[in-house]
Amino acid sequence: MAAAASSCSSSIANNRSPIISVPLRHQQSSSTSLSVQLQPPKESGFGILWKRKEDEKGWLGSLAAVRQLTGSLTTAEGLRFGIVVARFNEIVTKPLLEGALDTFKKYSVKEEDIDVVWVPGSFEIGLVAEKLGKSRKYQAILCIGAVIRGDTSHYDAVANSAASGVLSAGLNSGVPCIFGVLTCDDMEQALNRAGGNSGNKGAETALTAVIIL
Ligand code: INI
Repeated sequence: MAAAASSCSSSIANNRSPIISVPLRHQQSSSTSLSVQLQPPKESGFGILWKRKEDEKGWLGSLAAVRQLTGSLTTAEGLRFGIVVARFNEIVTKPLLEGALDTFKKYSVKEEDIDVVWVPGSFEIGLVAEKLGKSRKYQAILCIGAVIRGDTSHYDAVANSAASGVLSAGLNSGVPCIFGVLTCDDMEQALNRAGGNSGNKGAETALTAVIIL
């Protein structure tokens, strides 16, 4: 069964205003589908009819006719970034890298202005980050890795070396080296921070680089 919008008003006089308020009147129904007719002021010369299912994931997905604008107030266009990524725990570091690349895209960084260098593990990140920094080709270097606690103290050695290596790389090269190495108790914690429940640390790392420049 359907519910219909009884009226609709556009808050801006502009003909193609994307801002529309839609008062909905639901009829009693057990059905999950909903059809809405928008009736903007007659003079605006447009109308949209769309249907959506309430069980659809994300109602925005069904608004094909709505103009959606995306952009950023800060642009990093023209800046060059190096990204050093550890292959160890690649199941975690790959989504971290994807998060970083996605954020750069949102801030208009061109693909050709990003170089990604893979290293065996987090222990090696600092060494390569310093080389990239000293090359003077980049405005900032992202350092991405995942150190996950095991049964031995190896975790502490790798985690501490990664942290001090990245710090030294920044200090010795004079180029910001952003620390995006996860140090987690278990794989679940790590995956949660690589696009799961706790966000994406790789994306945050890229955002840090954009903000500080
Ligand atoms: N490297 C990581 O990036 N994460 C880890 O959890 C890890 N653990 O636990 O061993 C790890 N070890 C490898 C290390 O980074 C070096 O690549 C290796 O020791 C060779 O130098």
